[in-house]
Amino acid sequence: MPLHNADIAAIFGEIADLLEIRGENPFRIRACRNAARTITEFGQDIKNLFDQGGELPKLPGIGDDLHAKIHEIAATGSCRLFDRLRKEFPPAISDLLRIPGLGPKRVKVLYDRLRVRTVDELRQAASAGKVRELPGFGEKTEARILQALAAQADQSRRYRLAIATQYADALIAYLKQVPGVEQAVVAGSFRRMRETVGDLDLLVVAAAGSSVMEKFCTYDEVREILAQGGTRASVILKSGLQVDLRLVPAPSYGAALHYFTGSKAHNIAIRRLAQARGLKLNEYGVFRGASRIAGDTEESVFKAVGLPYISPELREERGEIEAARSGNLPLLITLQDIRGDLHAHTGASDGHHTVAQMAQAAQASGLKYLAITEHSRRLAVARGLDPLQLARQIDEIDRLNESLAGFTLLKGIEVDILEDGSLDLPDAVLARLDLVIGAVHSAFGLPRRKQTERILRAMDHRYFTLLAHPSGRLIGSREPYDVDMLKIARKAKSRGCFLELNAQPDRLDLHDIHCQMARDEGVLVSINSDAHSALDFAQLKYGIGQARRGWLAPGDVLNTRTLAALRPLIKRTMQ
Ligand code: DGT
Ligand code: CA
Ligand code: CA
Repeated sequence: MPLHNADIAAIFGEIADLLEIRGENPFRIRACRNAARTITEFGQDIKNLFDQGGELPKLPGIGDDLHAKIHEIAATGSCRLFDRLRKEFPPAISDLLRIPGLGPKRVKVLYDRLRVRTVDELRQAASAGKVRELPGFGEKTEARILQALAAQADQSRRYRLAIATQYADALIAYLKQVPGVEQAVVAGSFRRMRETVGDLDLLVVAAAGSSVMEKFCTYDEVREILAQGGTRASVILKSGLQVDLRLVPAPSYGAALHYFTGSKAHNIAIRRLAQARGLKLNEYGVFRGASRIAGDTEESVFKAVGLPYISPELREERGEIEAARSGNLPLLITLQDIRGDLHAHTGASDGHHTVAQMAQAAQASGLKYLAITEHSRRLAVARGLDPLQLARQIDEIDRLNESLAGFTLLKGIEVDILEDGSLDLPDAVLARLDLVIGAVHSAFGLPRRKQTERILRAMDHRYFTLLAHPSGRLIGSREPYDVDMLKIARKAKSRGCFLELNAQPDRLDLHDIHCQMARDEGVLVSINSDAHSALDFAQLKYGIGQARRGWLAPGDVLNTRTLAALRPLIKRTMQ
């Protein structure tokens, strides 16, 4: 049974939840959660690695015990601890844990006091007003639970792009091995690099007589076959992810790729252009009367409707067709354009590696400079630095820089923006840094005007360089805080500071439409990994995807600059 990192991580996540319901040692629980995170984001398929006789490198926060469990899970699909816990609790308890706002602590109370074991039982208890009486719940929480249950009912699950990638890569590799297969690609929202995808849309070209359809349906991760025909099939994988596959003839490949890449709104607009030229456009090609005039490549489809090639990330019917027609498409940024990274943590706050290890990993990823930006003291959960600790790190970095060749460490901080807009560390120590990233980590619920003012005030600070993850959202788990992003972008412009596009797969914050806004306002965006371990530089590619969806060109991005060009941009003068 193939297991991807996300599946192994999910087991660790569930173990942590069940241990928490059981009231176990918090350190043990945290260790499992950290392991889940590390595994999810580990850049290589772990099961694959084991199957090929490889060994896991030493992963941050994963000791011998967890290491053994990873082996056990990769080999058997489970581990003894997990089996034991699952026997202790009814299976539906994990569904309860997935309801937003219901952590293990609350599930434990529901379970202990009301014997609630399933989502249905929860709905009944909440509807009957029994939930509000539990300790730590109250009327508001009960209402939120009912709301979440209603929302869950009409919103089917979406997968973060980085997670979907694990399933997509393995499936494409599998299909490419099937005899006769000439092309196997993922189209749909996945190819447009949307931050989440509803399903995977595969496109395959194969020689006549290839067994690819049958091989697809018998892929050993398939849980259920929804539809199976000669040229199309739909399946559900064991992870719950739906995959649609189309087998298309080579002369239709480009037209089909264009059609199934979408978006639907973009497709409709392109079809209208074709119709205006007296052409018919569908997934089989571009036709004049009965004869096909284009469709083997996407370029040929665009050309037939009088347009240059439009990159998939732009195909959202947000002005890309007008831009293409008038020769104003942006030359989109690529990963190779990124020269440095301005946001990373080490073990000094909540990261997992040393400054030297982070520098080495960044350099190995092709970067020329890296800013170390720990949390500040206010963020106690992340072991934020006080002025003395920061001063010590500044000295450490100065020393390290003397021994580095072709690579430079910058001194920074991710300082908390306090509720009144002041920064969490005194000017005296901020003055010694190359850059200051300001971040909101508290009081997410402030009303729009106050939240915006708070950030604007922080930007007025003489040492402020860059606003971290400007909306604060966590994809699928936390809504953005309410701010006026246009005001923030304009303030950044007038103060000569910058907005971050945080590349962590669950953040991707700046959002694509705000990237476009920043560009229009002339504010440079910094695409940062926010690395917490040496493995995290691999996540920059998701930030690039979001930046491309936001129309950014290399010139719109701060950290495409050489260090020499960057220095004067981040140097704040006295004001
Ligand atoms: P998703 O799966 O919700 O993340 O988003 P998509 O964009 O992958 O949507 P999906 O999987 O429903 O369909 C894949 C593509 O197929 C879609 O982007 C455009 C194309 N498509 C689907 N339905 C229609 C349609 O009714 N008309 C047109 N013109 N294109 C369609
Ligand atoms: Ca899709
Ligand atoms: Ca689909």
